[in-house]
This record gives sequence, structure tokens and C-alpha cells, in this order.
Amino acid sequence: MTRNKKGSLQIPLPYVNAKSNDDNEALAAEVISAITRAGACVVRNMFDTTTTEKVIEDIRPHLADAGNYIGCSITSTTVTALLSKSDTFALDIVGHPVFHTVIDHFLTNELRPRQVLPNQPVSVRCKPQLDASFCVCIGPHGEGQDLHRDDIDRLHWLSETDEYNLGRDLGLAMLTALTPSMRKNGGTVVLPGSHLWDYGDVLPDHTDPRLVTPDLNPGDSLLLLSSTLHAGGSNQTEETRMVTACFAARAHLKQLENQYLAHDLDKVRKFPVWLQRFMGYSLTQPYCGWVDKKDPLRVINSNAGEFFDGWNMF
Ligand SMILES: O=C(O)CCC(=O)C(=O)O
Ligand SMILES: [Fe+2]
Repeated sequence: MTRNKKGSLQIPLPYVNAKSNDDNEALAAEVISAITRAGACVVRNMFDTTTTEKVIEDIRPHLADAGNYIGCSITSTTVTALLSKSDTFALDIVGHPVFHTVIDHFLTNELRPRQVLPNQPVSVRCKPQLDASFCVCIGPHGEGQDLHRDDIDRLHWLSETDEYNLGRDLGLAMLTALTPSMRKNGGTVVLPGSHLWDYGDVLPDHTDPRLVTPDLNPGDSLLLLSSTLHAGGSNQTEETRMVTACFAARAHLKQLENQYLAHDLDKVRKFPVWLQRFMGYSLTQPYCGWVDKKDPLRVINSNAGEFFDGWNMF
């Protein structure tokens, strides 16, 4: 029994140490088993401080221009599109082989031999894709986020299960501390075991004793499924907390024809707004498809008149 609700045992947040395991395959196996059990896992020393310091250096020039977004306090900043702002983030953090073994395990789409065309049994194995990359900077006395599941953007809905079944999740995130990240400065709050819950259940409030905030040092990562409840915490210190976020999602979550590269942008700019939005230059409720956390239509049509820039729920 692995449930942690209705009076049954609380599931602890698992920790593994990358330094005590030189073999990436063995480390990934440990992380996979931990995430299967708890929905999340801390990997100590996933990256060295040379890496995290270089990423901070790459991010620093973008901080002044980076915005706040609706759903985040004005003392927080999100540096988006991080992949093209830091080569070290893109190549070393996003490229970590253990991260890839873990996401491949949880998010690969597999279709066993099936007759999809007459007399042609087809098998496919599609590996996950990058979903988003950004850095969350919670400034001095910045407010925390609401407890959430990352798959709300994909309108995912799951029912309760006693044991984790592979295929359940659409996404997985790796949060990596660039600065220390702990309870007092806005460290990420996690509810281990909530990946097994029914989405119809009332969400706990921030005083729930099952919530834990791991102390992360620069280079430590927290990996969590998109079904696991979590939130950036509130920062009660004078220092900014910086955590990079790399999200992976299942491969099928894309359009059949790539609308952003298939057309001449000058032609697209002349289309009516309804067509631009239909092509995908729009936010899907509650908050999917953004560019710099804003309505993507702003990028191609600043005269569109009406924009939807943040969480859009009713
Ligand atoms: O900043 C954090 O610790 C968590 C960020 C997060 O959960 C998100 O952006 O979805
Ligand atoms: Fe999140």
C-alpha cells in the first residue's frame, strides 16, 4: 500500500546522491524507483557549482527585462526561454543523461504492433519533448505560489490509484537550485505521494503537515511528475532564490503540421486575428502556449487589440 491519504502512511520524500553513484544508469534506476513511489525525488549534487554559477552569470543580464506573470507575486521574476539564454543550461542541465533516462521511462509513448494501415502492423516509440525552460527567481519577501499540479495546463485529469501505473503522467519537471533553496527563502514545497491521488479531491492548504520543503544546495535537483502537488514557497529572506525549471512532456502534445515554421511569417501577419489564434498564436486555458508568460499573439500582431496574458480560469 503506497497511499498517503485517508489515514494511511505518509510517503517520505526520497533523496539520492549523484556523487555516491558514478554509474548514470544505476543512478537513474534509483531516481525512477523513488519517483514511482513518491512522485518526486531530490538528487543531491546532480550538477557542480561551476555549472550553476555559469548559469547564474548567463541569466543575470536578462533579469532587468524579465517580467512577472499573473499568478506570481511582483517580487518574483521568471526568466523564460532559458534554453537560448544559457548554453550551459541547454547543454549541461537539459542534457543530463540521468534526466533523459528518467523522462524516457515515464513519458515515452509506446504503440505496440497494431494494424493502423491495412496489413501493415506498426509499432512506434516516441520519446518525450521539451515543454518549457525558465528560471524562477523569488525575490526578497516574495510570495509563494499556490499548490498546483503542472499538468493543469494540459487539462489532465486522473483518478486515485493504489500503485503507480506507467502511462499516467503527461509531464515531468526537473527543478535545479542555482542558489540555496529552502523553506525560509522560498524553497519548493512538495506533497510526496500526491501523484496517486484523485484530481477531484479538495486540495490541501499550505499548512498541511504532509507538505515538505527539501533544503537544496546549488546543483541539487528536485524531479517531480506533473501529477505531484507542489509550489514555489514564500521567501522570508533578503536574498533572491533562483531555481531553473526544465519541463518535459509526452511527444504527442504537438500540432500535426508545425504552424510556426510551415508558413511565411509576413503572410501570417496579414491573416485576420481569428485565423492567427486558430493556428496556435493563442493561450489555451488556463495557461498553455505562452511566450514569455504572455499571449503569443503579441509576438506577431501587436495591434490585435485584445490579449490574454496570464492564468485564464473561470
Ligand atoms: O519555483 C518553484 O519552486 C516551482 C515553480 C513551479 O512549480 C512552476 O513554475 O510550475
Ligand atoms: Fe509547478
